[in-house]
Amino acid sequence: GKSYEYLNVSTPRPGVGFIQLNRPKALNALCTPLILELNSALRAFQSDNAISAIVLTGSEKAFAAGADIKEMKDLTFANAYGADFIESWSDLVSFLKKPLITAVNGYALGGGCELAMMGDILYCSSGAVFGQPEIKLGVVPGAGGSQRLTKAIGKSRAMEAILTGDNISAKQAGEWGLVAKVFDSPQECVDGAVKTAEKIAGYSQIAVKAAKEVVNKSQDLGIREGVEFERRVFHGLFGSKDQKIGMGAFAAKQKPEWTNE
Ligand code: CO8
Repeated sequence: GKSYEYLNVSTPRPGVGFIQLNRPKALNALCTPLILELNSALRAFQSDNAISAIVLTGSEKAFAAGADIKEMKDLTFANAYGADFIESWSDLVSFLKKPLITAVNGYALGGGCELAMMGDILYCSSGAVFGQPEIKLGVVPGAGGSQRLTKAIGKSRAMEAILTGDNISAKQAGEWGLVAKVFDSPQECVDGAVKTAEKIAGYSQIAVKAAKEVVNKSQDLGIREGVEFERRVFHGLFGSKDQKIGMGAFAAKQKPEWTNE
């Protein structure tokens, strides 16, 4: 495949795309070239029919220590606003229809925490450290942190984290539901993420895409509209081959062979 300066990209298991941020000297600080590479790697997996789910991780020391402060420090309002700085970040996930699992070891701070929260499923290991320390730099989260952290752990906890800049431990992240699982070690965390991605890759891509879509709607819609949307998508799946295959296999006590149609 394509080679990147700041990423290691591979396919560790059938159907699983794997991206490791690889800028060790700066603790995976998210400089613009890294974000552009990440965007391009995610797009390549999105358009590859052989890939069903994606894992994004960093190193044992850092998932990512934030946006690149050295790159940002001299930015003016006119530069930032004029070029819509960080807009390319929102493109990172809005086009991604395949599930993204973020596996966090070490620091996930500022933009690193925001990137982790762009994942559909978050995993971490017991040494992981989350936080939105932007207040210490005289700014606020800029890539969705104030919105996603608040939705994930509630207003009071998110306010406390964002106003103090204090870190959130892996233990707290687990108890508060910021992450789905806390693993004992970085290796187990990454292996666990790949295993989950492989399990997802064993299902119909059509059902998987619909499942992600309906769950995500809950973030934007009220309960009544959300439930209605879900029901319409559910109805629509009776037009797929894989619904006939899945339910037919159950009734015949066989293993389904998905067609992704
Ligand atoms: N940007 C640039 N360089 C960084 C960053 C960063 N965010 N984080 C670490 N580095 C660099 C350090 O400068 C250092 O480089 P050098 O060796 O050249 O001095 C190297 O990485 C190693 O770091 P440390 O020596 O500091 O390592 P420690 O183990 O002592 O400390 C910490 C680790 C605690 C993670 C520490 O590095 C730290 O506090 N980093 C900054 C964390 C932070 O404030 N992050 C938030 C950044 S602001 C942000 O993300 C805004 C998001 C807005 C949206 C995105 C816009 C693009």
